[in-house]
Amino acid sequence: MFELKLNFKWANGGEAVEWHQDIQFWPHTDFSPLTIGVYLDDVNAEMGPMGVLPGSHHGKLYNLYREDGSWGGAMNDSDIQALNLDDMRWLDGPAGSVTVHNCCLVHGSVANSSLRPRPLLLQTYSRADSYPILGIGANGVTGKRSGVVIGGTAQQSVTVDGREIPGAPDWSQRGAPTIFGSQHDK
Ligand SMILES: O=C(O)CCC(=O)C(=O)O
Repeated sequence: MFELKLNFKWANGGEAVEWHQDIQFWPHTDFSPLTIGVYLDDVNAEMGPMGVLPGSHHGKLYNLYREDGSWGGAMNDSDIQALNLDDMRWLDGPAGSVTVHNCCLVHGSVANSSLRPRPLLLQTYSRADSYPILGIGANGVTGKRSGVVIGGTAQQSVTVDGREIPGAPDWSQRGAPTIFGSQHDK
């Protein structure tokens, strides 16, 4: 598991989430991360359900910086104009409905114009051998549970540029041994 968050859109104008892809926020060593959303209440079209653009996860990865170079976290207008927004699917549904989107899928949602809040619980998972790239975006701040392997143990192996690296154990909790310690301590 990588990330867990609750997106609550308040009634009467709870904010839109502008069109974006997730992978730019927390780049990984592959494109396997996907986010599972669960609506904790009934969500209809007025409540700003998630909108997804089918197939867009196979396409371009957009620059989410503003023109002035600051981080905006949203696609810019010219990129949005090039999309066919008529193809957007709005994922409304009764409480308990589940949404799943890949980290490269273009998605977002409009404001909540209804009288009821819209609670969406989001959890992100990746392959066990997909690793967040530290030093970029949210990867350093997603918390202790981030990277915990669900239902197994980490293999410490990662494939980069087509080459598999059988990595060392994770020493983040107990400190790294020296190379002499590793090689002579049997
Ligand atoms: O809350 C939503 O409607 C979309 C959430 C989302 O895309 C995100 O948090 O990355």
